[in-house]
Amino acid sequence: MIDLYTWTTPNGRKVSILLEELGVPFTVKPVDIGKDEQFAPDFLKIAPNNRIPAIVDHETGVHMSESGAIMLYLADKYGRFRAEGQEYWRMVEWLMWQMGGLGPICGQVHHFVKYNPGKSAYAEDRFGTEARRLYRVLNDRLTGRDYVAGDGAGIYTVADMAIWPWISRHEWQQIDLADYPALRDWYRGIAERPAVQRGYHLPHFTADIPTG
Ligand SMILES: N[C@@H](CCC(=O)N[C@@H](CS)C(=O)NCC(=O)O)C(=O)O
Repeated sequence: MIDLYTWTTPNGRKVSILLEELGVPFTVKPVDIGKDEQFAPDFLKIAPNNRIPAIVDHETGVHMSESGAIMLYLADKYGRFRAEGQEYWRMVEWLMWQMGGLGPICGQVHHFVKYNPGKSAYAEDRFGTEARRLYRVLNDRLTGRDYVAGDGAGIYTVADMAIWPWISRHEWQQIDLADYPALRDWYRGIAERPAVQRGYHLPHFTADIPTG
């Protein structure tokens, strides 16, 4: 059994979506970051950076924070939702692109554009422009293929699952998916997956998945 410490955010949803896709038993442990529960001493023992998500795998004794590491751990443990051979590293490349680029930049867009509009025109422009550049890069990657990694049209991997929840916040980022048609097709296709719909609404329902 796996315990998933999470909240209703893109980083949390990456892992709840993957666990739903895997179909393995897991227990959701909500960590309300709006109430500073991420600073609780017991949580800090498994997530020293006081951020969700984190897991405890009772089958192996592994406890882990950092969503990118968790995605790779689970893909390797179950041998699913990962590309093979050279494409394994293409998958890791796009996972790192999300972890080092899309996620942090969109997080700043949420901070300045959604929650603090008007406080810094410079920051809104800088991070908004960079988010649009990243959307363009992703759209280019998805043009002519179905998923970011894998031979041929690609296969659905943890890299897609890591990127998708950030794109699901495109309205917060004031980005219109119509400007990125290949990305929009990819977004909509993944949104239709039942496991994604279940994972998105953990630890609880907030709103319907944006249609894009
Ligand atoms: N690099 C981390 C980032 C995790 C992260 O930023 N989590 C946010 C929610 S999306 C959080 O827990 N924030 C709590 C806080 O800022 O105190 C990961 O990918 O797991």
